[in-house]
Amino acid sequence: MTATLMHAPLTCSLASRIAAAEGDVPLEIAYLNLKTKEFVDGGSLYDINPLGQVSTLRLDSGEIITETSTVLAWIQAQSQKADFRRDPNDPAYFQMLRWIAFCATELHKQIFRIVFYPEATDAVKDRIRDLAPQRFKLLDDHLAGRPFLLGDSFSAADAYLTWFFVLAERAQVDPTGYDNLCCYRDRMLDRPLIRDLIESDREMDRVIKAV
Ligand SMILES: N[C@@H](CCC(=O)N[C@@H](CS)C(=O)NCC(=O)O)C(=O)O
Repeated sequence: MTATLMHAPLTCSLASRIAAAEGDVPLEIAYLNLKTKEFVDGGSLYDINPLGQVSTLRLDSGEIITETSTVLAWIQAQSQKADFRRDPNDPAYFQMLRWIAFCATELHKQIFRIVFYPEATDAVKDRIRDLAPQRFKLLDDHLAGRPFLLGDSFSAADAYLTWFFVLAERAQVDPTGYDNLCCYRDRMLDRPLIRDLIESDREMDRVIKAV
């Protein structure tokens, strides 16, 4: 038995899938339609997470973990890949948590929550998009001379930031001009495991929405 990730294609649970793939952590995937909350194989996400949100993970024990940041931390702790997992006694662990929290609060919730909210006016969405440059500058400065957020190797924090760039174009937030960040984005999106997951999610997204 392996843990099961409740997964809506292309949403933030893709960050969890990316972390699992890069960390070589096996996960069962339960696909769902995020709009209806219905699983492809039947049942409702509401029965597992009353907020009807992903990322939601069910462990072998039956215990449920919600919140993408926590799911990412759990996944990375299961990894046997020494260059992927960061242990709590390593100072890099807290840098990993820092960047995961940054992605969750400053990018995901701060920006995507509004620009993908159908009821938000265009003026409000543009005002929110204006927050992006300051955050991109911070990332761009940090990534100068660093191939990954934590330095030399891919971590769960990179999984979250990479997912942001899967949807950034659709959200009309453009990092052009932040050269370190653009190179980072291109490198991450070109990693074979990540490319395959995005492609498979695009296909699955079409299938689920066509039903
Ligand atoms: N607090 C949750 C929120 C995650 C979240 O916003 N997930 C979105 C998909 S990217 C979602 O499930 N939206 C459906 C909804 O809110 O009804 C977390 O940090 O994981």
